[in-house]
Amino acid sequence: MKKKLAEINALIEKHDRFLITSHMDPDGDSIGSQMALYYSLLNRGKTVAVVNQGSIPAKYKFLDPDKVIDFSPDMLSFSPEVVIILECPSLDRIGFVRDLIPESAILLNIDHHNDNENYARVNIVDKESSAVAEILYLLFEEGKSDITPVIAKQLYAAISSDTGRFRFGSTTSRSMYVASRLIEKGAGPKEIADNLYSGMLPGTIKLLGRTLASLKVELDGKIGYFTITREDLEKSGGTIENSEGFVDFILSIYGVRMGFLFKELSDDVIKVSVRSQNGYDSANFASMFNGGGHTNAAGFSEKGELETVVKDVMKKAREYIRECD
Ligand SMILES: [Mn+2]
Repeated sequence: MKKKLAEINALIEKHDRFLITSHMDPDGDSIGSQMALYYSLLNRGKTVAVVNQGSIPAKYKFLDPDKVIDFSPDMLSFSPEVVIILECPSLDRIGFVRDLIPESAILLNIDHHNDNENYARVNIVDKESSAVAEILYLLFEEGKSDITPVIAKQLYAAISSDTGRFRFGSTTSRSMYVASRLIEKGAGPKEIADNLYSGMLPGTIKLLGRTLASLKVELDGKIGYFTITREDLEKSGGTIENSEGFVDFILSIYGVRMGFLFKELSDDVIKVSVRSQNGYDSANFASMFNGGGHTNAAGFSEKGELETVVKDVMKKAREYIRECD
């Protein structure tokens, strides 16, 4: 990886105009990583834009107080020489941003997803990294570029969010080492945790209540799932964007090894988040429905009514668990 980090730093050195992007509906790692890279490139005197499809969940808004991330598909004010794609396993998943990439642009891909398609000129896909932010820390260190307190905050928040507060299996001694270095460089764990985990809106808490109350367990308690219907959204006043992290409660239930959250996006589109532990592979399971992700956290979308999708996925989940046992 060291050689590739140096290659990316050399390409950054050589060029002036950069576009940074990530997967649609960016999460904490996407947002923190993009913002950290944005400030780092800006400090190196580059022209930089960050464009994403989707929106920023409320709890991550503190990471972009100046509203740097552009969510509109309007043309860029400059033609990027280099496009850096963070946290995104395939080019399809950047959405409309794909149309903003000129033919001549050099693509760089920095990710930690199992199923990354290595679609760029330089691909750093490090599954051992707990977050893309962890790779960016190594990139900045290799390039001896300054990690300012603002950049440290972005990277720390991204790692905290992608490791579920430093407790997922992806948390390694290196994640902790990087986090510790980031605190030395000015990241404030309390300020960041308050923003990430204590700024919930009343509607979000009410939606969480309804989500938890929807719990169903199957197969002797080995599988659990939650649902969020459009009625839940209406009655709670919460939003789908602010339901990130709800699914993680599923693995706190005694005996549950694989869990799901079904979100009714519309009458016939259901978004499914998958979580697993103890040897069950979420990404592998999600790939049966054309989705993907990580070993313990993945997702996919299905067309159909909520009830039908739940039924189909549960059938496959029971088969999958029986096969693995
Ligand atoms: Mn990530």
